[in-house]
Amino acid sequence: MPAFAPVPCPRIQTVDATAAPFALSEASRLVTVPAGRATAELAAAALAPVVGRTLEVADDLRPADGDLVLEYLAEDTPETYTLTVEPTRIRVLGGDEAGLFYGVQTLVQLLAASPTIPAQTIDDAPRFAYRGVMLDVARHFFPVEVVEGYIDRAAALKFNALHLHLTDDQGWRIRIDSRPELTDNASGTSALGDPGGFYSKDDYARIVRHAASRHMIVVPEVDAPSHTHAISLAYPELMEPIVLSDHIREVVDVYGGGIPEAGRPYTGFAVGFSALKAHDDATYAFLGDVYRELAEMTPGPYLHVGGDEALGMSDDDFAVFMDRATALVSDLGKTPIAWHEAGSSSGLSPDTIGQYWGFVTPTDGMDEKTRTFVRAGARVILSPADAIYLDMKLTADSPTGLTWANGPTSVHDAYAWEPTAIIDGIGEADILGVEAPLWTETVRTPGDIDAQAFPRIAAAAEAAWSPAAAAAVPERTWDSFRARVGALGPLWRAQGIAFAPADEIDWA
Ligand code: TNX
Repeated sequence: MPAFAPVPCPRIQTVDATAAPFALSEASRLVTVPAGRATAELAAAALAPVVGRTLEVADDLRPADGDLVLEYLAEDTPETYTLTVEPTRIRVLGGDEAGLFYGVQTLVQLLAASPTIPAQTIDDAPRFAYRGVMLDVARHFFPVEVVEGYIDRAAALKFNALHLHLTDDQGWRIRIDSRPELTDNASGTSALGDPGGFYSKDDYARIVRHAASRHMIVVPEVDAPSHTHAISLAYPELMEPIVLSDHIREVVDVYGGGIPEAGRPYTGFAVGFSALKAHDDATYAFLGDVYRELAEMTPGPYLHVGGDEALGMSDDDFAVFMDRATALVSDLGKTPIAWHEAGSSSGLSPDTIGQYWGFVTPTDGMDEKTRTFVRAGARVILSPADAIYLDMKLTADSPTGLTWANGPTSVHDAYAWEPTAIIDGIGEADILGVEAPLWTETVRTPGDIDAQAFPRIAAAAEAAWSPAAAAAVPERTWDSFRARVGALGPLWRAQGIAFAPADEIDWA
């Protein structure tokens, strides 16, 4: 008997195989304490397509043979769980309610692979506190239901943060009551000339609630000072004029989709051409209004200020801008997150988290900029673009996706990297977590989201959740991962996930 079935993914921390297997029966129920009912209902819904019926949920904790028992502690052991498979029942004991939720995700994967599970004890805990996915709803807008679906998919892989890239050159996607012109004037289109859209405050509250019910926070991003052409359609006076420098012309050539023009919506893929005025107080009055309303909509601790690819701005102007933007966010009681370029300034609000999007082997001094955040006493989020940028093509003939980050990016590329090995001087304790971004220049439909994200999103999940490879954790290997991901095929199909059937994986 193998130590455990070739699931789950992300890989669990430890396994201890014993005794005879448990077998799910016609009579099996989900038994829980009243406070566990919401999690048990989610488990019943997740299991229904794989076991062919909706298991009864009983909240009396008097288990019979064959039952699945769900409990959690009120102790301070966040996100951990123990899953015990006995011959007559399975118990999932969460260290807290989120831990129970994660234990249930493991249970669903085990039962989806087989109704018979070897007796064993699984003790599991996350490696990193922040386990993120990012969805770019600015390049292409996606309605609330699609975002909720992405939350469900990510939470099932034990991600706990949804970063929403809400604004970019191509559109402004969130209602700001004090600045209504943003959505009135700049939300109508998407990249490729597709239709746009925006979230009302009620829509956004629905996303935040749905995420919370799956133990995820929402991290809103308003990208600035560049990636701001949409703002120019509402407040042209806040913007520097577009200057098509050689560098920006080169970027337009590489990314494609056309030349940006003042006063007209942008539907191409170029970056870096737009810039807010760094030395005008009106810029910060504007950002103050936007951040305040976003902070009011955000129960989570983070607010992302962007800061990437300000190609048309001097280093000094960029630093002035990032220093003031991060200070505004901190003053609102939120922790700023910024893309690593902001680390070129030494005057950021010192609590600012840096998000690294360079390669697994850093280039162009991106590692040095990322170390700035750690030197200031804050931590970093790792999103290595040549590994876990989910918008990179999986294969050269993928119908969607980009290639600039050493693409195509295979599942193996997405898997074969170690967070502590990327940036010299940034070790385990400096890393808040791992995030897999999905930029959507070419991603137009929910099916495109699935095909770009799956299966590589599982590699990011494993980097975020599972312990580093070591002699003591032999399953943290490519061969084990491919087997465990392949075993998720039936579950993903049952859940209607239109994953790309990568030929590196033997799909069950
Ligand atoms: C770079 S990396 C960007 C985005 C693009 C993406 C496409 C970073 C922070 N910015 O603006 O959408 O590449 O892969």
